[in-house]
Amino acid sequence: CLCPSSAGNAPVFSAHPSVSGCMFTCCHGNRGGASTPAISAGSLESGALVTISRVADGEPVSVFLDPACPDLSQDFLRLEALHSSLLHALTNHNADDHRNGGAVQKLGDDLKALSGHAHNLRLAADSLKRGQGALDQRMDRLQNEQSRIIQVLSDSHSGILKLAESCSDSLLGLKRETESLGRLKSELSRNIAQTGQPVSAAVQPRDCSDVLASGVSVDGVYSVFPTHDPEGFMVYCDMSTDGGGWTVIQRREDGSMNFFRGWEAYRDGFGSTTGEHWLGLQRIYSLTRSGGYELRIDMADFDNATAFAHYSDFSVGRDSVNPEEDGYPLTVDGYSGTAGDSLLKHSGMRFTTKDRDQDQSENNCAAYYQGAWWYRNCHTSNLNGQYLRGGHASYADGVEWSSWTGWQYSLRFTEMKIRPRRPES
Ligand SMILES: [Ca+2]
Repeated sequence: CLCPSSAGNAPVFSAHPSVSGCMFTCCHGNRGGASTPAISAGSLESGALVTISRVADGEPVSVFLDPACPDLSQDFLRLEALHSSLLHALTNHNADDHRNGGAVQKLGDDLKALSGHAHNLRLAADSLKRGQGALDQRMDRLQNEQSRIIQVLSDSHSGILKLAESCSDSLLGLKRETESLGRLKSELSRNIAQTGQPVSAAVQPRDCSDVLASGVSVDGVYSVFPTHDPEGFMVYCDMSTDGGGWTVIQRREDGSMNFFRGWEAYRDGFGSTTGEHWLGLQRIYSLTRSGGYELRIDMADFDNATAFAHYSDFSVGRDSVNPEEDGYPLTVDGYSGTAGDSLLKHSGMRFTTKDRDQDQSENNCAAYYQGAWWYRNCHTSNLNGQYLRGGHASYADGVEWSSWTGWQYSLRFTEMKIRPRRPES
């Protein structure tokens, strides 16, 4: 038996001729490995009957069986040893399998434990789900309750707002009433101071100043009930000029109304209170016979210039027992204004119309100057004259206010208005 030569790279195994009868060669002493040996019939060249090759490292191990050698005891011993070694290896291998089996068993146990745990978790999840359902129901109930409370609060809030609004309106109304009562009180005080007797102004307005005192401050037509004409009549109230409260007694503005009229027309009045008109001597008397009235005359020409004349005292028939029979004499005093005075010379004169001559002229001034007025020996003013529209060639027969525009200019607009004299006047 020869071991591979250490000198050559390619090991050589061969039969040893000197060993006859039995030969078994192994040369794998220091070559480890446990790969499965391959057994084959020996080749003719090697002379071996059986060759066992280990192919793990490509180096065959050859076993030679000499058929002429019957004594194989040593060889069997070695084979048994080899067999034992193989068994031992197999045992170790089975032991590994056993250990693996134990691990699988342990994994199975763990899996069971995990399944149980998952079951418990599922039960817990179901319980939680049921709990959540109950919580959802309670949340719904709470939300419904909250909505109801919000609605109640909203209703209460709007109710309180309405109540506050109503209170505010009531307070405003009371304030207006208080102001109106204050004005009426001061008016009554003024009347008492002026006339020495209380007047029931709060019930029915005597004139436009009472209408104004009652809280109405819009220009327009109102009913008035003078103390001496309790049945009353309609007048136009100027609530704008110089504090308002003026009762209009004459207006010229467009020539639409014929002013060249007789006594009865001037006694009773004519025209429309909203347009050109004469209130009437009897009504002017009713308003002013108690005295204490002031007169204002507003004027305008055809160039849009304006002027006014104010008299702090004005009345008609003040001292007359029978004013018509007395001719509605004029009392006027206390001029101020921008138009100049053209009326004071007429104070004390009776009223003359074309059909009732009560002037101091040998003629009828009304007929002569185409108007109706408190003529003396005729006039310095002729506000009821013809509507001649500005400058005219004829003399003093238009709507004249001589101190402002002379005797040959007929005014575009005139408005005579009266009101009770105020304490400071
Ligand atoms: Ca005369």
